[in-house]
Amino acid sequence: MTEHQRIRCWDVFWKCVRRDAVQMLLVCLAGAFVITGEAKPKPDVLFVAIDDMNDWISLLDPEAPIKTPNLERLAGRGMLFTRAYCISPACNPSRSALLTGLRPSTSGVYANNSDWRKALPKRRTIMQQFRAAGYSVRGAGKIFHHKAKGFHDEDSFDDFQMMAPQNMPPKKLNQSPEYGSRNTDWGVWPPDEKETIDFRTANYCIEALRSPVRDKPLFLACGIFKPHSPFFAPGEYFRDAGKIGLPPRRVDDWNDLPDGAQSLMGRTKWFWNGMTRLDRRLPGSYRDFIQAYAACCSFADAQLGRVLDALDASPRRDRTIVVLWSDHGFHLGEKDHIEKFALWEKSNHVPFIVVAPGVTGKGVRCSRPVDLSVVYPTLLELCGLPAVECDGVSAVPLLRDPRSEWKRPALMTYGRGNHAVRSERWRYIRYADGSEELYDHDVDPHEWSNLARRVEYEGVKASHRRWLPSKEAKEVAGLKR
Ligand SMILES: [Ca+2]
Ligand SMILES: [Ca+2]
Repeated sequence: MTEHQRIRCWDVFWKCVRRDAVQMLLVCLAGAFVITGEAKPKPDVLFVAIDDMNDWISLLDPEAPIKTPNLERLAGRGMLFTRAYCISPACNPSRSALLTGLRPSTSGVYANNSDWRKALPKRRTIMQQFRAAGYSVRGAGKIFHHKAKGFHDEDSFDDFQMMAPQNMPPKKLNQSPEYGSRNTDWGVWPPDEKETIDFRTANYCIEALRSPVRDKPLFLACGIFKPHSPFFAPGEYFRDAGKIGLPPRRVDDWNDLPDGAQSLMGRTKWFWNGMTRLDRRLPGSYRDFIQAYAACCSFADAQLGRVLDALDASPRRDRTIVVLWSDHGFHLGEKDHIEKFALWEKSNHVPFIVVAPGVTGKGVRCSRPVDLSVVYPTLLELCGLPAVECDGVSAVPLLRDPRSEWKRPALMTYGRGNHAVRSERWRYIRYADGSEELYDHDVDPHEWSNLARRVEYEGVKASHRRWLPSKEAKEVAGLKR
């Protein structure tokens, strides 16, 4: 063997060694990936949306008259956010913003009839992210705003049970044919809870939780429709109704409201004005209405309880992340207002619970102000899905430690140019005409004294004003009915 042949021989030998080493390394890495993947399967997700449930519930205040034992049962397993707020106090802008991760001021989806899919044709919803990540995504009830059929997003689900039409009584129950519509009626209905939309939605979810655990992880969306109007609940949910009092009000409360509030809130004043006229003629109507709303909350809570029972009986129990939220709150006459559609606390403060096994402790409360724009990025992070640019940020640091630093206040938008900013202490509201409200929740939890015109609060207002959106997307067209 010549010197040249010897050198070549060594050359070939080392090349082989390097190639084998590289191959070996790749095999090891792939093996580690497979092992890691097998060792840590994706968690299942139970995603519960409640419609129009406000904060007058025992989940948020043990003294509150509306008892919600199943919401409390769920909160006992994870984290309750005690200062959680919707993104917008109306069904469609709230839900479409939460489900797409983009606020109304980014998307232009401000109203209940705004065509959110037309505004965001390519944006993936939370459910589409989970489908793309290999999840089986199923759901039932009210997830997207249901009013117009076009709002449901078929691409978001592998399987979905649409809401059946509301089962209506043969005639109006509130004895006032001229007051409101049948959609704002209240009373005991139907006789059997099996005839309700939410019983059927819960049934679908119970069956889904009973389905065998297969290769694909499950994302299950459960959209509970009550306490949304009409305020009907079966008789058994009125058991404690007699104990419900009337919410606190102050008769001169509107005197210090600015023009922006007077004009925006004037649009929905009929509900309250009509109620007070009705109550003069039919004493007790207002009280009956409150009792019906409370019964609807108890009914919604009971349906949640049925779904939680199914989860507990399932092998999925300890590997399921549960996220529960209400799309906004509801006034029951506080500030002379019945309805949502306001930037005040009652329309925006919502129940929000996250149970994340291995991340959240049990029965933990977090008092940092958050709005529901955290839901999209939080769910992606909890389940190890790739991060996506969103208007909100992930709340996982708070889930790990509820006292983590959190500089952001909650931001709410109702109609173009109208916003509220909620910090731990203050609620600042600015309307499209530039007029303002400011409430100090340390001393004024009912928001009776508007401090916005007082010069000593300029600094407080400025520190909240800087969180208002810097852009205000043009309002998208409404969906044709
Ligand atoms: Ca709603
Ligand atoms: Ca006032």
